[in-house]
Amino acid sequence: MPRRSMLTLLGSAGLTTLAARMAAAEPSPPGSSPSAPPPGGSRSAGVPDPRPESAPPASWRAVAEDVRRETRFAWRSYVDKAFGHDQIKPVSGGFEEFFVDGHPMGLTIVEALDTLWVMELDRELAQGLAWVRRNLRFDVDASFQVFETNIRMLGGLLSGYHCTRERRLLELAADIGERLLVAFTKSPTGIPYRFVNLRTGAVSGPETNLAETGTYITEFGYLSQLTGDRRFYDAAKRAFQVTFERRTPLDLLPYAIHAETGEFLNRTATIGPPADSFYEYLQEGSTLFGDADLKHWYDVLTAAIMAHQPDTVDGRLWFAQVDAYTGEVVSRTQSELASFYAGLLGQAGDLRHGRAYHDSWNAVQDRYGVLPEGIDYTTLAATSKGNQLRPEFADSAFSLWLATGNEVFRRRAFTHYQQMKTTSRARYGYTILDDVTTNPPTQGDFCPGYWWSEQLKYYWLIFGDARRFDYAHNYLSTEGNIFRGARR
Ligand code: DMJ
Repeated sequence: MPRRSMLTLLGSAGLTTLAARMAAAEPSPPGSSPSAPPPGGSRSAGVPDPRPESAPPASWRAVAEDVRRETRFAWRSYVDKAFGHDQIKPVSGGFEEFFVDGHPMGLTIVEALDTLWVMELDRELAQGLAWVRRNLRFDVDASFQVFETNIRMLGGLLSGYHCTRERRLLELAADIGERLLVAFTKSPTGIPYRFVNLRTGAVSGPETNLAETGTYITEFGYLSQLTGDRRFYDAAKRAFQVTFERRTPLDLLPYAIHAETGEFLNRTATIGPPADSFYEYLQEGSTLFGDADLKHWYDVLTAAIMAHQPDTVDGRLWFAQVDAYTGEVVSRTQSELASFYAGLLGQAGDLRHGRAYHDSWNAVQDRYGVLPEGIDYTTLAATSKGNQLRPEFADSAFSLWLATGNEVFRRRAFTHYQQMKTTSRARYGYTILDDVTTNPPTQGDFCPGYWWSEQLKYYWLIFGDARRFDYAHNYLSTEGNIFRGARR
C-alpha cells in the first residue's frame, strides 16, 4: 500500500471525532475473545522475545528531520556508487538493473522524485531531474513487466509531474503509457498480458494474476485526465469488469487468470499477493474518479471476502486463503504484503477491521522487530524469514493514522523506522534482510526501488508536518506515488 496508500477526505474536525470514537470503542474482530493475550502469548520455540512498542519521541519533528538526513545519506551513496542504475547494492557499493539486465532505466531516480520533492531535498531532486531529462528513453527492444513498469515508472513520472510540473515528466509518462497500453489492446479479453516489448509491442505472458491485471486504474486514469485521452482509463476499467463478471458463485475471485481466455487458472482466493492491489485499486479508483461501477465491484467482492476469509486466532484477525468456490480454508499462512489490507479497510471506512488487522501485524512487529516475509498466523512462526525492506506495515499505519488521527499508528510507524535503522542500515544506504530471526538479523545486499517511493515518504509524512503535503486531500498510489496533495 498496497501498498498501499492514501487518503482521507476528512477535515481536522472529522479527524478529532473519529479519533475520539476509536479511543472510546476499542474494536475487536468478529469471534474474538474479549481479552486478547499479550503480544507473544503463544510464542513458539526459536522465536525471539517480543519487543515493547516504542515510547513516543520527545519531538516528532526531530524524527522527521532524522528521516530526511537518512534519505540524503542514502541518496548521496546512490549518486556516488550507482547513479542511473536501477538499484544500489548498499553493502558492497555495487548495483543491479530491475527491468532488463545490462540496461539501466534509472528506476531509483524515478521512484525517488516525489519523495525528494515533498522532503524539500531540492538539490537532490535537481540531480534526479537532470538525469531523467538527459537519459530516460523508453524505445527499448526488450520485454518489460507491465505491472511493475506501470506502478513504478509511469507512477513515478506522474507523481514527479504532479509535484514539480516538469513538462518532460509528463511527455515521458504519455510515452510509456502508450507503450503499455498495447498489453491491453492486443488481448482478446481486455485483460492485459504480463509483458510487452517496449519497442516492438510484442506481448507475452498470458498466464497472469489479479495484481498484474488490476493495478492500473489510478495511473492510467490520472494519465487520461492529464492528456484528455480516455483510452487509458477505459482499458484499465475494462480489465476490472471482465474479471468481476467471472467471479465465482460466492463472489470471490481466484487469483490466477488467463488473459486470452479469461478463465481462472486456480481456485484460491487471497487478499495477499498476487491479488492484493487489485482490491486496492478498485477502492481507490472509485474514490479518485467518482466511479460508481468500481465502487459496486469493490463492495460486492469485499462483502464476500468479509463473509468467507476472516479467521480469528488467539484474538487476532487474519485473512485465510480459501477455495473461491466452496469457501473452504486452504492455507493459514500470510504474506507480509497482506498487511497493506489493514490500511485499505480503514480508508474504505471499515475502521474496526482495519484496526484489528493492524493490531495483528503489530504483534508480529513486537515479536520480530522487523516483519518476516511470511508467517503461519496460527503460531506467528516465520515461514519466510527474510524482509525485502517492505513498506506495507508503515503504509497501513499511515493510512489509518490519516483516517483516525489515532497516535497509536504513528508510534507503530516509529517502531518500524527505528527497527529499520537498527537492522537495515549499511555502508551505502539501506538493504534488505535475509533473515529477521537471527540476532542481529542477517543483511542481504540490495535496496529495492520502492523503498525510495514508499517508506521514506510515509515516515516523513507521518512524523513531520510536511509543508508541501495536503493532509486533508491527497492520494498516494500502491507504490506510494503522490497523485493528489502536492502543495506547491
Ligand atoms: C510495492 O512495489 C507495491 O506496493 C506493490 O503493490 C506491492 N508491494 C511492493 C513493495 O513491497
